[in-house]
Amino acid sequence: MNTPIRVAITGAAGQIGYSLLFRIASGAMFGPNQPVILHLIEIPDEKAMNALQGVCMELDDCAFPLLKGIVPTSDLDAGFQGVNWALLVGAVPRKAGMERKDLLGLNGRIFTGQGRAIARNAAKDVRTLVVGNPCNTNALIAMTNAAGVPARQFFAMTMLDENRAKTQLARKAGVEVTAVSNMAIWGNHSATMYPDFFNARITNRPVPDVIGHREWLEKDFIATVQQRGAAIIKARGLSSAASAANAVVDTVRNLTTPTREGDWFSVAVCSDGSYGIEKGLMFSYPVRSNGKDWSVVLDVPLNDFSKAKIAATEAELKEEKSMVADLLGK
Ligand code: NAX
Repeated sequence: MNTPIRVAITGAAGQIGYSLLFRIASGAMFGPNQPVILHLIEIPDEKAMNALQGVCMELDDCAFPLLKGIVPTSDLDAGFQGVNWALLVGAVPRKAGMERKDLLGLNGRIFTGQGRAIARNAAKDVRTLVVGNPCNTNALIAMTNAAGVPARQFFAMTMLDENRAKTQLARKAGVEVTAVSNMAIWGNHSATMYPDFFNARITNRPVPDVIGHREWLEKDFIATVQQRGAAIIKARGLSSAASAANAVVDTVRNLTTPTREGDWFSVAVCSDGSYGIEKGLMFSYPVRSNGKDWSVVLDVPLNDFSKAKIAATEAELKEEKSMVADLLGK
């Protein structure tokens, strides 16, 4: 048996946590031979800590063979001590009357403290995936406050958008979802994200050739993917949780296993200026992994339609960055 991997999850008693923890402990994230120790971080609030205790009892009651320990805590130093992965899920949801700027400031402050605590306590190889919204900018805040931790080890999640896009394309084409590949989400995890159907493929043929219906692709498809989160809230009365947890599992698996030949996956990483995107923004790109390290796929052709969509989502990220300028570290 391998040495256990330590995985911190913030917001562990929340909705996404309730789906995510059990998938990790069952081996879905790191495979059937990799034991894990879960560091479950919540706010120091009686209700949250009681809920967390209940979740720990349920994890115990699963008798997962791979689960070698649980560290439930509201202390960031204990929470991030020696962790190899930090999954930053916890954040305050947007409430009625709250402006985006208020949400950015409120949640941003959470990520300054967590970034610093990761730098102080985590294992050298720690990789951090931010899920809590606005996730790209929260990841930027955590990354710039985690002095000494390489920027390459920070990510924000756009995999749920990729999975949503793949299913919509498969439905339209009447094929299995596994037939869809090369589905890149560009930019921000927000309503400006760009699901790039031009470069996506169905059984290795360009999506526009297979689907043909250009207006559906340019309008309905993009809008459905961009608005899917809102549609789920409307239907369920709650935001997506199980599908979000599934996307966390997919993101970590994609980063830790070699990407299939010719394919790519979507994750926001710190821009090095690729595709002309401002350096330092957390921007979702098509990415490949060799199982240990990742790289942005650099030769993806972009037409004027795609360039305009990418410029719009970049502009939004620049604006978010300017709104949290006082929270950015190095
Ligand atoms: P919940 O409100 O159910 O749970 C959030 C949990 O985080 C709560 O238990 C709360 O006590 C805890 N929390 C708040 N501040 C914390 C802090 N400073 N430290 C530790 N824990 C803290 O939300 P849930 O549905 O689980 O969603 C969590 C976040 O994921 C939200 O910000 C949400 O917007 C975001 N999402 C991101 C997605 C993505 O694709 N990137 C998709 C799903 C989801 O909307």
